[in-house]
Amino acid sequence: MATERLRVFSGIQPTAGSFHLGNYLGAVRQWVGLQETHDAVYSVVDLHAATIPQDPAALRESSRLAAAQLLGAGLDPDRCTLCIQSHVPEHTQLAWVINCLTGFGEAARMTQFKDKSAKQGTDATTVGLFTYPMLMAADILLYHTRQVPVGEDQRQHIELTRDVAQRFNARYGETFTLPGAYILKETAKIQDLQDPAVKMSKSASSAKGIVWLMDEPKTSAKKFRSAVTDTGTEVRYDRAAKPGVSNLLAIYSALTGLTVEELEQKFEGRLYGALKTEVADVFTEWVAPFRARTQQFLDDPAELDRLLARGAEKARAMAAPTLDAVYERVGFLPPAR
Ligand code: ATP
Ligand code: LTN
Repeated sequence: MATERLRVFSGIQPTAGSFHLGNYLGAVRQWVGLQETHDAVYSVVDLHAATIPQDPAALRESSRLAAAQLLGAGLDPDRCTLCIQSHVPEHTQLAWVINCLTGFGEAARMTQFKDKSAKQGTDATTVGLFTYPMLMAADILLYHTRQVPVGEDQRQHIELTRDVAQRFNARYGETFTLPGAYILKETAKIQDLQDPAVKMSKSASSAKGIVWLMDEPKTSAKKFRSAVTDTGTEVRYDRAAKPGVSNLLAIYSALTGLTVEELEQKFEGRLYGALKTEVADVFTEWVAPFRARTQQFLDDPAELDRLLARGAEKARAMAAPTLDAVYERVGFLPPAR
């Protein structure tokens, strides 16, 4: 008997142009794997990107580039649904209902909002940034998502999504499916190569500590070779005592499929320099075909746009019935037909 596949949903912002290695290992790699076993819906969340100022032409270009990179990483539009968030208006429509169900204090506790708004100052912080998690909740709930593959930094937003979904269900009757975070421990948090105490991030990383997938591989290889490691000489996985070495081992392991134990054995008696050089080589080998595939999609924007239009159509067919049910339960008067 055919069993129904569990729904997964995730999104990525088209903000910096190229994805970085943390985005890939923390999230996108899982997206590619899950399309084989799950009913997967993925979105380039341009509405989320608009929570901070974006140049219009650059935002359009980044959205295409994000979609091309997702396809380059191995998403197959015949195996999953890939869309641009703003092509599916139900996201914004549901977000309003979620906004009206979320407490101000509850939203104000989101650590990502607190961090980002503290960095920008209140005057530069938009109300959009404040309501970002409620739009994310709408993204997830529209598709009756069971699992959300993301990096560790998104866990709190998924917990908020569950809370709000439960509140809606209690108030209006069973409507939403409760989602859970799908976070792989090993790659939940890829650290900055220059400062292994902080996560690799487009907003926080130093230029030399962040590996951009679309950079020339030579540039990235150099960053690996000059990664900050720890005191001592032994190549051993120990996040507390050896954060730099552990980060490199996690990256090596994720890119090759070798376990951390196998890698520790492989590097027994060898110094940190050998590890750095090999990670650089492993990355270079992995990234070349990724970049070539991404470039193929970029070279044919008409085909890319066609794929995205088909994705939006598939996504809307799933999202519209959820929104209809929500509107009906909340008590919005349906327009006469
Ligand atoms: P920023 O830190 O500037 O907000 P970002 O680099 O986290 O941006 P996003 O587009 O917000 O990028 O994240 C896309 C996905 O990548 C999310 O699932 C996020 O959890 C994951 N991710 C981002 N950085 C890392 C990291 N260093 N390690 C693991 N996963 C990560
Ligand atoms: N906030 C997420 C991006 C995002 C997302 C989502 C992730 C927007 N909507 C829905 C999972 C599910 C981030 O990566 N920073």
